[in-house]
Amino acid sequence: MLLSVLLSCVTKTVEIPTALAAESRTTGGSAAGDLGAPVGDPVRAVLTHAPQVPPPTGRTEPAKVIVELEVEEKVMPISEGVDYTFWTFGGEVPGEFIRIRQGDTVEFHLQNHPDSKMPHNIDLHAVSGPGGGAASSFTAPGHESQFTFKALNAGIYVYHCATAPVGMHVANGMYGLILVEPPEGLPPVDREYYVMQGDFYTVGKYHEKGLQPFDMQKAIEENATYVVFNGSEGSLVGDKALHAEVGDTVRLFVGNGGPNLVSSFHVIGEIFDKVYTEGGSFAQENVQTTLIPAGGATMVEYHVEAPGTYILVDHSIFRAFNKGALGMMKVEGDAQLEIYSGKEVDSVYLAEKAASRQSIVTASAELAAGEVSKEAQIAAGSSLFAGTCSTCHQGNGAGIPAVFPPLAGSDFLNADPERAISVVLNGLSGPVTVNGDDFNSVMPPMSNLNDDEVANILTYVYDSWDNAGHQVTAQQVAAVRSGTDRPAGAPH
Ligand code: HEC
Ligand SMILES: [Cu+2]
Repeated sequence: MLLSVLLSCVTKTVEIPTALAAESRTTGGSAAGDLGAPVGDPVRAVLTHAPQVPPPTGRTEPAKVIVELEVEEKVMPISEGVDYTFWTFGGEVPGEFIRIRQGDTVEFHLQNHPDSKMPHNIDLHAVSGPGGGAASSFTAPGHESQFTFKALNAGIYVYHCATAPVGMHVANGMYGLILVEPPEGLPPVDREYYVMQGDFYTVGKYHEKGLQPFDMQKAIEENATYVVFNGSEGSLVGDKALHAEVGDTVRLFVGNGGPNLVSSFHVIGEIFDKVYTEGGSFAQENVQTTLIPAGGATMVEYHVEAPGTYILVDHSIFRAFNKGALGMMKVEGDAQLEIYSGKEVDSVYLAEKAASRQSIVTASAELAAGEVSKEAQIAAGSSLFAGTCSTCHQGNGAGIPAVFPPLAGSDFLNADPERAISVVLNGLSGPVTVNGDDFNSVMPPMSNLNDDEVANILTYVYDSWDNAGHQVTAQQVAAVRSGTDRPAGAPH
């Protein structure tokens, strides 16, 4: 009753602006997209690797544009110490960014490197024609194909390989973006960047070291091991973060290659002033999180007000913190205290991801080379502890009375390293007495950590706060792991 009263009140007072209501906007679509025959000499498209975007075409008339894209199959890191055999358009994931203008005639050359093991092709979502070019571009290793299309619709489009098994080619990184500028070009901004999400499926679990093969079964089950921006975990973190200055307007071209997952794309601490939803021609305004379908793309624009680090995530949030879908934009400039009072977001959200990864990198490199020093373990363990354990046990290991037991000077911890390993791997619940104080709570299993990470954390803990100084090895952790019965369905 009250609601209907309110509603009728609203309908009486709110007037829909007539201009908006009457306006039926359209670009004319592909039927109006042909702007005539190419004018002038053919031009060669400038291609860029992510996160760079080619400059605006700056053209006012249709041109003939030559695009050359080479497929290369190559091993590259997908995460620290984890390698993967990527299949790429242009040597990196995502594929090279192509920028053209509506009405352009594109002469497309697809080359497949002689060292490739597979044939490949390309389906550009910007093409009006069966298969988006796929049928005309099937290319065996060491060969080149050529086809021509006219770009009739403006927008930001995904391209991808469409050779059977299609899912596998896409899952190995075969996707990128092509921007078809509207005839008048896009509104100028201060910075443009290229970010593309993808999901990956490896036989080993998240962070399991070494060369990881593709896992077809996990891919079919849509059970991603990694979800990353720009082809690897950490591709937009630390030194590789995107950059802007206070007062800039930033445009991100954000694609989602999939193959399976849709992205809930969000920038922590920003509101998108504009989102060209699904890459279409009209912008939605004031958006927090935008959905990008697999095989889809969007353009987001925002003005940066306050300096600091802004975190790009897939807001399906386990993907951000436990599968890799996390990037950063660092904004430099003077504090704008009336807009934001200060204090970095890093410590709240990021913990070890914000800390220098260098110590973790060094420890895993030493381990891979045969032997890891106690110092390297302690340094890596300190970073990992900050991200994993300090939330509960506190940065100084003191815990919180009656809630989280101390690790600093803990008699329970110091008595038995094997038991400590088991606590980290399997969690702990029920009554436990530490230094004479009783606790009866639950510590969840830290099943996101692999053997050397657990070893490094515990070595750090044992070395800190007057603890017993034990060095814990990855082999010891592996032994406890394999010697413990795990609940059905729990990760190994
Ligand atoms: C979500 C909070 C939480 C996190 C994160 C956490 N713990 Fe715990 N931890 C607890 C709780 C609660 C207990 C006590 C459980 C009980 O009462 O049975 C505990 C107990 C322990 C104990 C045994 C008691 C002691 O103080 O010696 C050790 C050792 C330990 N944790 C180590 C770690 C390490 C190492 C990490 C990081 C890899 C970690 N914990 C992460 C909550 C946590
Ligand atoms: Cu392919």
